[in-house]
Amino acid sequence: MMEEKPVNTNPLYLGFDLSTQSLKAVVTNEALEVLYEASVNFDKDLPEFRTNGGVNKDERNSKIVSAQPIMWVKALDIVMEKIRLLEFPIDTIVGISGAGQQHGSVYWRRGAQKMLQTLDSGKFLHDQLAFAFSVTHSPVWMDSSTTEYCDKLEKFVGGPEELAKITGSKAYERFTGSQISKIFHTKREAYNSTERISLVSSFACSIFLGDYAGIDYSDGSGMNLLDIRTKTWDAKCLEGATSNESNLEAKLGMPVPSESVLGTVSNYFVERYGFSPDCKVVAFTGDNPSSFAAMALGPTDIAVSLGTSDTVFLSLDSLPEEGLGEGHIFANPMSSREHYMAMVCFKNGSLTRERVRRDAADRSWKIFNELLNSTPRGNFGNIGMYYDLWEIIPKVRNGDHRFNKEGSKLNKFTSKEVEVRALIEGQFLSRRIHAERIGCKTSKESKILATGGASGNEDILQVLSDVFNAPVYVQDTSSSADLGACYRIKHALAEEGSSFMEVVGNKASFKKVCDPNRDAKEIYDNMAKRFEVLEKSIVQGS
Ligand code: ADP
Ligand code: XUL
Repeated sequence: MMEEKPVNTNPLYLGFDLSTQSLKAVVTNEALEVLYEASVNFDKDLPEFRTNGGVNKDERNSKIVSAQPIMWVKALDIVMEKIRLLEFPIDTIVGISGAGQQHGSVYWRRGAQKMLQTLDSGKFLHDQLAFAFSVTHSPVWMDSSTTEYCDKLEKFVGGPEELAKITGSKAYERFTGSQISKIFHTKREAYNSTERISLVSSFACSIFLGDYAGIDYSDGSGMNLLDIRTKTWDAKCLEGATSNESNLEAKLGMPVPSESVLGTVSNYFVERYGFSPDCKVVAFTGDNPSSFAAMALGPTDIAVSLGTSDTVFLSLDSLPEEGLGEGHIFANPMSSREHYMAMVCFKNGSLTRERVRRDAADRSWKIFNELLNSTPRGNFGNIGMYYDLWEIIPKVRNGDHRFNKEGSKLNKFTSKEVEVRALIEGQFLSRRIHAERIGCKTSKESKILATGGASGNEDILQVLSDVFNAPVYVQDTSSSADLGACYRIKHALAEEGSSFMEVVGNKASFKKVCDPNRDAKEIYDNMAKRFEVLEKSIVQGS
């Protein structure tokens, strides 16, 4: 007689976020309460890869930014060991999903599928997958070396507006289509020996699945290759990125709805860590879409993520026929067949704040905040713009720009206090102006939902609240992308046809941390107008 299996009375969900600087994992119960967390920081815990902020910058060309997929694999080995040491019954995990930094691409070498299918549970993943990649350095979202391929793609499909109409975005350097195009044109041998191309999200998912995982509709919208209406690869975009003989469609595999259960966990994880063989693997998605799912945005809410990148995203009522003027439309990860989200992304986020903290505040957030708080809102009319890397929006080169209240350019501000406030006000004015261009409007009902590493800093959030003239709320965790993965697991495992809201409900519990000051609207409405003019002058000079 077959031994009866114990009934699983305590189903748990395991969510990951393979982001720029770290790999984070979170375990929640069915009520979506966080029980355990584990993380691996690439710079600190994997120093042999010599990353700075989780990435490798090319010494000769600052536009080329990559990370080694084998580092991410090693991070998975470490985080799994950390999870094992948490000493909870791993076999009660019923679902795994995750998020990845968007746009980055992983190139699996011919034969890698077999490697994934036959992983030996007695060995580490990184020992077995050391030769699984045909491109050893994966281009990541911070890369901006593909302008010529962007131009080529836009031209091939009939212009930037046409590309935006099809894919939800004009061509952007970090988007995967142009990255693949660069590899196709400059590393043909590597391209030809590639069996499969994954996004960072579907790459991580493939390891848990023990087979190639499909690219989900939402993260797939960040490639300039997916038709966001039909959710199929657009033949013209594929050809424009490569050629009609490149076999790209087969290398990408079929895109899958973000809500899909793709299978059960690989035997490797069952044998090595004690997962139940019934544990389901749900499609992984992008970090911003995953945060979007964790935040359950209402129609008047504005999400602001302050991680390595800063992003602003909104839920989109309907699909604008021509795409957005700037920014991106992605399939909504909660109902990826029908709905959409809008987003705008800024490259110079936390790492630029860290640079100014180093130069002005002795690397201390405490001193940084004291400096910030010792200057008045509006900063005596001074305005600053700080770019360590080529910015995405606005498209400007690296460099700092400082202006006094007359709009004259300065080499230096008069004090560190003014410098720190100029940085934070300048960043948020830019977030506001460009968010308005993708349809962001604040009203009395508006709430800003903040997430990402810097959302733990209430003094920075106060400036955000003032600049947007709306209250700011945060979740218990500053990392919503991995939590969003757990929400998505619960939805994907629920009865077919049930909506995300029916299953997850408004689980996102936010607390208010700041209200805008009364004088903020007047100060920042004026400043936003000045900022827009100054920013334009910098774009023209870039
Ligand atoms: P990512 O997911 O993109 O790797 P995170 O969302 O984890 O990034 O954010 C990491 C960033 O959070 C760090 O670069 C750091 O500058 C920032 N951060 C952490 N704590 C604070 C703080 N108290 N104030 C401002 N920024 C902070
Ligand atoms: C979004 C983007 C970044 C990455 C890393 O378009 O490029 O936000 O997802 O977080």
